[in-house]
Amino acid sequence: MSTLILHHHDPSPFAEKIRLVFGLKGLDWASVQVPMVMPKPDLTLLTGGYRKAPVLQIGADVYCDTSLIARELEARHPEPGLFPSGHTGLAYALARWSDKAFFEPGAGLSMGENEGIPEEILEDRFKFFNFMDFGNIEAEMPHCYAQFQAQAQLLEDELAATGSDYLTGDAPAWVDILAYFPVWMANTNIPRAAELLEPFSAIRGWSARMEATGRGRRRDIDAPEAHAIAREAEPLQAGGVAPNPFHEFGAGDAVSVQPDDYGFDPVEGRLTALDTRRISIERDTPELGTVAVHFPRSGYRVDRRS
Ligand SMILES: N[C@@H](CCC(=O)N[C@@H](CS)C(=O)NCC(=O)O)C(=O)O
Repeated sequence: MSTLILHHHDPSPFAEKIRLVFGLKGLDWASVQVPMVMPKPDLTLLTGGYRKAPVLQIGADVYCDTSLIARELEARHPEPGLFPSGHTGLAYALARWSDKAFFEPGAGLSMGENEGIPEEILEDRFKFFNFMDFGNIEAEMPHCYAQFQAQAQLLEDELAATGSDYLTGDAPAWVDILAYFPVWMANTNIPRAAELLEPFSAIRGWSARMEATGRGRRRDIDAPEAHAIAREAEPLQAGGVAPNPFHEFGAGDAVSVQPDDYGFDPVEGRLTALDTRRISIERDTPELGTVAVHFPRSGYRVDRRS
């Protein structure tokens, strides 16, 4: 079976989502640490420019963004499932809430209140994120506290209403991971996390259960080892371009792909798959041979290269 290689950094809350998927599914995985700020030459050699954490590599296939990584892990390792109650559409849709409404005030508090974050990381993130006025970060803190607690209240109400151990029943699911990663970020990064979460007793009990999910079995490897695995592999057969009256793309078109929210680093390549779930391109590199890079369709734009 192909090695699952996660390119990430340990403090990354988005990477924590995928480490929890490894725990939920009891998977073996290899960890490659990437720098927290640019440049990240070992990562962008694989991705073609995408810089965010995490990225999952399996052979010569590189999966960007946690929602696509979850989808790929679910397809390759279906048991135990990420969607025990069904409702996969609702579960994927929830990422827009947790990645934005819940994560952003938590990230603001991490940057504004945690004096331990090195200056170079703050400088990088102030340019990278675009969701608040970083020039006036102190003044933003009360609003961040309020917004974080407003989202925590939604989670608290939902946990109390279900009366189950997890959001959709007796087993942890992708929705739990989506809702938990901002709480994990708060506990890891926000100095006043205990006070912030104090009113939410259901969240505290559920957080302890989420921690017990574990993070799978990890071994550390370095970037050259991951590159050698890519070099020796061929990308999987891509799914092709689904006909659609709203675009004129065809397989083999030269395109660039980039996120539509922040971190707008374009990745150029040959289109090999496009449908309403996924975008795939292939890139030929002198160092690694042909590498396929995959993105979710939701939240990513494809442009024809001129
Ligand atoms: N939509 C992306 C967002 C990923 C993201 O923003 N990750 C943060 C780390 S938690 C990041 O890349 N920060 C900049 C960096 O690490 O260089 C996903 O779901 O994977």
